[in-house]
Amino acid sequence: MMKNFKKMPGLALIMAIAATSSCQQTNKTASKATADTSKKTMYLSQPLISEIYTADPSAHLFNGKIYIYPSHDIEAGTPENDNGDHFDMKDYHILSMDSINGKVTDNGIALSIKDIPWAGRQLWAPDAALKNGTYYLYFPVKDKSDVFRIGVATSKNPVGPFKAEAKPIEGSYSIDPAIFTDTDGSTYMYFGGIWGGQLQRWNNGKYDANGSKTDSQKENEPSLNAKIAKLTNNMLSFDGSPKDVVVLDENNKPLLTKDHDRRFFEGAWMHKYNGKYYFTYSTGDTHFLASAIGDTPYGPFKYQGTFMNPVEGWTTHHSIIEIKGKWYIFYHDTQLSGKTHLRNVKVTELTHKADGTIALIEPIKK
Ligand code: FUB
Repeated sequence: MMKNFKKMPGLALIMAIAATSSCQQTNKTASKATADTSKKTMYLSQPLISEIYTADPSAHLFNGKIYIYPSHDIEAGTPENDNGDHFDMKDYHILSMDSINGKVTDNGIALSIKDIPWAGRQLWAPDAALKNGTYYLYFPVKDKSDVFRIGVATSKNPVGPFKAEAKPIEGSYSIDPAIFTDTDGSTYMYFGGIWGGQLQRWNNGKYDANGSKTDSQKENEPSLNAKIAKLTNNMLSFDGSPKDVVVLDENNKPLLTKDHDRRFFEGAWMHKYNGKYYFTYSTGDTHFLASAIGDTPYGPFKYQGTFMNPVEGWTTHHSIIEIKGKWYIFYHDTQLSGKTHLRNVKVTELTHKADGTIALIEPIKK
């Protein structure tokens, strides 16, 4: 864990030595965020909203308006532990904006855990899609057996209220659904997260409740991969079994588990730029946002590098969209609370360089 902290922004004032989610911590005794009030952090951007805590922002432009589908962080009083139980969210609020610098509206409760028939606990990072006038909200939540599954809910309104389907998406598991619609109209879900996200407990479509809490027992093997599944035309099911999203190193070999600075951890996103597919994700315990480029939605993807250095807080989760010819990244940190599980969403511009790679973003000014 100490290794990771060396990589935190030099003077990040609030050292979230905490754990999270995928939200797991490796050092229980160091789980309290501590504020160093002697120095002032220079944040690249400011929270979009401060009335509620929000995280994991999945942004979309629907009919010319910006909608952000975030997690709604709360102080649930659930004790912190290695599984990220303290990320005990119970509903979703959708944010909307007419323009990047415009007013941000919190549109109230869009979906509550009590209205999801199969849900147990912990509504984590959602995403959304629009097809033929219907809005689809995709969400991970633990079922009544405490296994993360991914559900879908529908609405005629981008901000809900949404009505959940009676069961999770068949064949779905783990966390962090990210929906990508390609230029040919095909829609895909990227998903998965290790550690608290449970991906390491899945083997050949089966869940091992006694499986490892981390991926650390396989350090010299290829790392666990995010998954991709094409969605059926009605957007409610997987069109076939999920496939691995493989990220290759400079020698065209899959990244290894021990490569914590580069391997996939959680928080997948896909965007298309100049005909190439950009798979971006969080490296989790090393707190980077990484990018990898491929020629198809399925990859394989060649690792390109870090494009965002660690934010304040433990988790790192983002989305990338184009608005009026400019590209933006929506992300979160813990500026408002100094607590790992009470986060706030932000936005800043993102640049693709002439060689196609993404320019490095420093979320805290040096
Ligand atoms: O918000 C809960 C979890 O924290 C998300 O699912 C992860 O991506 C991390 O941000």
